[in-house]
Amino acid sequence: MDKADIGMIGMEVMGRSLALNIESRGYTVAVFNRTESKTRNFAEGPAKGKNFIPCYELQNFVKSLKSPRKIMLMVKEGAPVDGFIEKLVPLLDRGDLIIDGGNSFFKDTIRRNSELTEKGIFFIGTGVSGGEEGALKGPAIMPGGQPEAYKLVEKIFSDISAKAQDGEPCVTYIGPNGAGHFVKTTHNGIEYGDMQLIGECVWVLKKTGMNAEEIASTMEQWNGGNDILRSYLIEITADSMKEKKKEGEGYLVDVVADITRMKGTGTWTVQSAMELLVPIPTIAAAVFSREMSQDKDLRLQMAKILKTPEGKKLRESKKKLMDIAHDALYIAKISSYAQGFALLQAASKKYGFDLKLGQIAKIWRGGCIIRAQFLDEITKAYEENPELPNLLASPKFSGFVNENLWKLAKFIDIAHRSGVPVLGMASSYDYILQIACPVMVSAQVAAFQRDYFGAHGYFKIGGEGQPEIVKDPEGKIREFHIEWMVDGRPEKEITR
Ligand code: NBP
Repeated sequence: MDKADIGMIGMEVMGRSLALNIESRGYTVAVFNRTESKTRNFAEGPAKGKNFIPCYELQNFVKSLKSPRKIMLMVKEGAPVDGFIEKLVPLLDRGDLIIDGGNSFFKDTIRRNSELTEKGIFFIGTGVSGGEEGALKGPAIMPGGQPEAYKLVEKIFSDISAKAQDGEPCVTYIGPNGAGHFVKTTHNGIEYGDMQLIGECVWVLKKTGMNAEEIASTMEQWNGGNDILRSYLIEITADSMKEKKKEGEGYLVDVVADITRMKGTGTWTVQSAMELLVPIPTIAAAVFSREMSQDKDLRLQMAKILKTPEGKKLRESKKKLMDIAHDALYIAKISSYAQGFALLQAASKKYGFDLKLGQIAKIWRGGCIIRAQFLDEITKAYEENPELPNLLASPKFSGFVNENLWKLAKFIDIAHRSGVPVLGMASSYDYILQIACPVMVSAQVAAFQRDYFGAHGYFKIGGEGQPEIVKDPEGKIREFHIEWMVDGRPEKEITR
């Protein structure tokens, strides 16, 4: 057999599926896995009779590849990635390319890129989204690395990626070194937010007395036609909620344990946001809610101690509530995406990623877990104004928010009255209130407290109706401090 066009290391669900996808587009793929039996099972199973070169030694695997070699790692992030890179480097030539397609931490990708660049080896860290089915049939791909490295795999990636409704491939060059993995991590953070918001909606609808089937049919309506909520996550929520118990009466979802596990990308998103000083409260609320879900014993214990609202029968009709919930969910989602894109914007500046936000929204339209109608609107918003200070500033979204924000407030009120915690919805709502707030009184108070106990100084605004910060004629912000312990409490201007 001829040499392979690309090599895949990692014969678990993602590596296997991607390898099959690549082969199905007319390429020959060499495959390798640390544990031999997985390669053998693959070779004798789904790969049988197809253009694969199964390899059981790394040296043979490398020798089986066309030059410049392209090797994709689909293994567990962390030490396994470094371990394979270390073993591969002595076997490779300058100009060969290693691609890490796993969910790696972007700072590891930046380090690996720089270490391999010194050795003359190209490195791409790429997000691959869509799970097993996406990997097999067409994922969204978010590659970051040297532009010339991307050229080596551009065609393969374009061929295997999902295609949006307009036929455009869901892949684009994202930026240098860790850009692709940063974008994938943020994608997952946004996904956490979406899932949390949908879950809160289902919970409130359940409080109206709707059963799983009725909620599923509501979600089906929300996923129909040109509905603004139409998305993969709404679709699978509807489909999964209809699933009946395998034994006995009722719906399976009602006996699924209320514990959401996680692998870490949501937490990385929140950690990055902390580091970059970008508030992403909805995504953080989703991570915190997963954490709370995991402490089942504590919740069972505390439920016996604390009295929370019982969840009396709701006053609102089902129809009215469905309308409120629909628009509340859409606004909460806009707010959550505004937070996620603000994080991308800040990371782009800090790490020099030069991210094209509209392009990113575009490649998320297909293949990935957050694929949705709504992403088209985000792309258009950034096409109209690439310098948007925040997604919520786009008239595409601000108009709807201004008209319907009361519905999100109402939804939160209904939820709280009936004892449903809505950390995600409330965070989305408060994010909008905060970002549109010319004077944050809580911040005034805290600034003053800091000056009182720690002489940290404070800035000033013009006064009532003049929320702008006071500056000197050169445009420098003026800073003040009160000598709190001195008679008369004199105010002094601080020069630093
Ligand atoms: P896993 O994340 O479960 O990783 C399994 C692979 O890692 C196997 O090939 C395994 O080899 C290898 N591996 C491990 Br574990 N420890 C190793 C070590 N110390 N040295 C060498 N190899 C080691 O597989 P996956 O679910 O297919 O995911 C692959 C990557 O794609 C991950 O980074 C994941 O986060 C990411 N991802 C997954 C999904 C998904 O839906 N599953 C979606 C998107 C991205 P072995 O067979 O010898 O143990």
